[in-house]
Amino acid sequence: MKNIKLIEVPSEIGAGTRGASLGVEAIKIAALDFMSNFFVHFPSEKIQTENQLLFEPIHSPYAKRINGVLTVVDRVAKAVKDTIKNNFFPVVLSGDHSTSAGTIAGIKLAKPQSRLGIIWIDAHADLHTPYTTPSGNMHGMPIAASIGEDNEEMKMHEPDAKTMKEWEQLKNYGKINPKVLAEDIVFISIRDFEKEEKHMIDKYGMKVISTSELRRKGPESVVRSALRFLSDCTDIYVSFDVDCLDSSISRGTGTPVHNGLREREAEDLVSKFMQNHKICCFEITEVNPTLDKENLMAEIAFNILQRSVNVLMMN
Ligand SMILES: [Mn+2]
Repeated sequence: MKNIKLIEVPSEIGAGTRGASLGVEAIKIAALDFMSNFFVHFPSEKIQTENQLLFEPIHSPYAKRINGVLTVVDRVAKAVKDTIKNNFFPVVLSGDHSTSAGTIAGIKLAKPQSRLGIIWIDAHADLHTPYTTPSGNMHGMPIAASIGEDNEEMKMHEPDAKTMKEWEQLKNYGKINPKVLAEDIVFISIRDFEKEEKHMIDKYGMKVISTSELRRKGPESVVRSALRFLSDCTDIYVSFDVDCLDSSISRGTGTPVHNGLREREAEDLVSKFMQNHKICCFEITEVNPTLDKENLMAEIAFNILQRSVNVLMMN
């Protein structure tokens, strides 16, 4: 039986669309509408944000607000580290995906000897770097930062010296680089990525499981093959970006993409992963209620959250 602790990160400075900082509150509203006591049942910690930077000019176009992302990553990493050290299982609810670099750092700081694998359920690969990014948005970069990659071979831009220095700080955060080996990454449902990201996927042989493969084989088989792929890892982090869901139901996220998962598929998939004893942290991210209708995205996220936590508590 695991002790769950919720870590709330209402940060949105890594996203390109405004509103994801309200995602965590929207999930709480969904819980209230479902008459659930979920949010009074578990201890919870709210991380201070740097969202005031949204009102200031951008100094680093190829890594927007990277100074703020570094600050929030530091806070998230410390909270995740302490949570694990105190024998709690961290369930992170974040605004945008950029701060997951801090989640990953926190796991590694708590378990420096671990070989950490990642299961990234997302429409995007989040493998960009300041050298390749088409948007400059940091929520497209957390995996590259965690595997310590610049993707030099596919370089498109020449970031300024300060940006490059801050990117180095992000990769080296906690004096552990890489935090995850590039070959220890499994992507599920990614379907909107650039050639620069594809280059890294191919170079390192990262595992990619498409929506159609999941639908054909079923969640049980997909979970088994993902865990088999990560069999040399001692610990596994599951990161769930709600844009993995099909755009027909994921209007309430910054970058919806068609050909995604159905609600039931996502729920079955995530809760099956939670049965595995190597899973050490779970994150849900990118709910943006300002883009939604009737809080649907947050309700789906809450259903997935609740079922996953139920499974965690039984194991
Ligand atoms: Mn993402």
